Amino acid sequence: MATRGFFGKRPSEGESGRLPPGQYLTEDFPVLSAGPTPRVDLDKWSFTLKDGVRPVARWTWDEFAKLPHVKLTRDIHCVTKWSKFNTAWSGVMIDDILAEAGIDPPTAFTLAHSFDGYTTNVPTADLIGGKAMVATAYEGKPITPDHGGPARLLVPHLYFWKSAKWVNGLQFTQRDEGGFWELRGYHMYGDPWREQRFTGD
Ligand SMILES: Nc1nc2c(c(=O)[nH]1)N[C@H]1C(S)=C(S)[C@@H](COP(=O)(O)O)O[C@H]1N2
Ligand SMILES: [Mo]
Repeated sequence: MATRGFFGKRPSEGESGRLPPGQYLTEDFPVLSAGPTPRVDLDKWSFTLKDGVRPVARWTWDEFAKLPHVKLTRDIHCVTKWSKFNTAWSGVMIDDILAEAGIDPPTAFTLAHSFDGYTTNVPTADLIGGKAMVATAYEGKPITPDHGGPARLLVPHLYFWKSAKWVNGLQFTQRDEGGFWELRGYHMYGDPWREQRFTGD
């Protein structure tokens, strides 16, 4: 009953060093959501930066579309053990979002928020320095609703649950506050190369 969809494709010679421990390679793009896909109308969409409870910058969809967009092609790794190589995104780097807001990150910890109520925590250092973006396109097309469109966070060097779909803001927090999955037994950091799947890994 070994189907390729379940056990994945064997990575080629040159690719094998790119598969973190315990992961298998897949060529399709599974959908994993904790709840139903929220309907997010573009005219109701906004993205807000908060320092604690204080909003410090906000963009509508039209305003966000005018920010500098770049392409980012990265491998992604889901904690349910699939990895997918060379996923091609475009969007706005968190560095550029902060520059447009005219702020330096005020705290060392960030909580990403989404339209479905989902949250996930990421150290601020892991969002800046060219490491993460708010993606608005996948393989040259708007991100489909099930994969997080209109916009999702992309933090490809951490397990994919950190890449919040339907993202609507980043909140800088004083302490490392666990998000949706982190409060339900998943690792606070989630480095696939160190197999940080669950609390205590
Ligand atoms: N808002 C939101 N973001 C989310 C989730 C979610 O349920 N809600 N699921 C996370 C999990 S566990 C994973 S593995 C990835 C899955 O993204 P995909 O459905 O595009 O593969 O999204 C993450 N981002
Ligand atoms: Mo996941």
